[in-house]
Amino acid sequence: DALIFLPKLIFTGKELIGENVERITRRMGDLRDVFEDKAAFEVMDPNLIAYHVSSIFPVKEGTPGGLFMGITYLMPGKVGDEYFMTKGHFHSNIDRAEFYWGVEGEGMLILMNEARDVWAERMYPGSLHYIPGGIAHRVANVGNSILTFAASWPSDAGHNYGIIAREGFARRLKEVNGKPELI
Ligand code: S6P
Ligand code: ZN
Repeated sequence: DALIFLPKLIFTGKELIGENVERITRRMGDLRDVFEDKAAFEVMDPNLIAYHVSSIFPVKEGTPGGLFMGITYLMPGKVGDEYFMTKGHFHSNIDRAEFYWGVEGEGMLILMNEARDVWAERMYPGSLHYIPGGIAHRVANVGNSILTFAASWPSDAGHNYGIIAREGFARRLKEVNGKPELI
């Protein structure tokens, strides 16, 4: 827990905490739809923490023109031959873009357009990723240590988890001979 930094928001000169800053935790039990190997999933502790997200909301969700920022801490691990990863989503306002940037650890940013073409970008400390509108995004931790990355997205983007929960990504990132490969 000491590793998890909860940012403070400096908002036009005032420091705001509380309702403007939120930390959510996703446990294995919340990621039932994510992994392919159901047998490997069932023997895992549903309370095991997969990731935390500390987010900052300077304006109300849905406000046009504002920005949000969040830091994700994704634990290392695998379910079968798939790495621990985030749920992944399109934005509800599907044309809204987002920046991701790598802070510590090694990851892969997995991207999919509406035609279901899938590709991936390597994340590492200092890597910067522009995710255009219309692109679903999910991150896998492919290293042996915590993967920390930051994100900034428009305050009227919203999150659509439903499509990915139902249909997944068209390709899966698996460990093959010790290396990540999209299959
Ligand atoms: C929000 C942004 C990130 C994710 C976070 C967890 O637009 O993309 O802050 O929320 O990385 O991923 P997910 O898919 O579970 O929300
Ligand atoms: Zn997003």
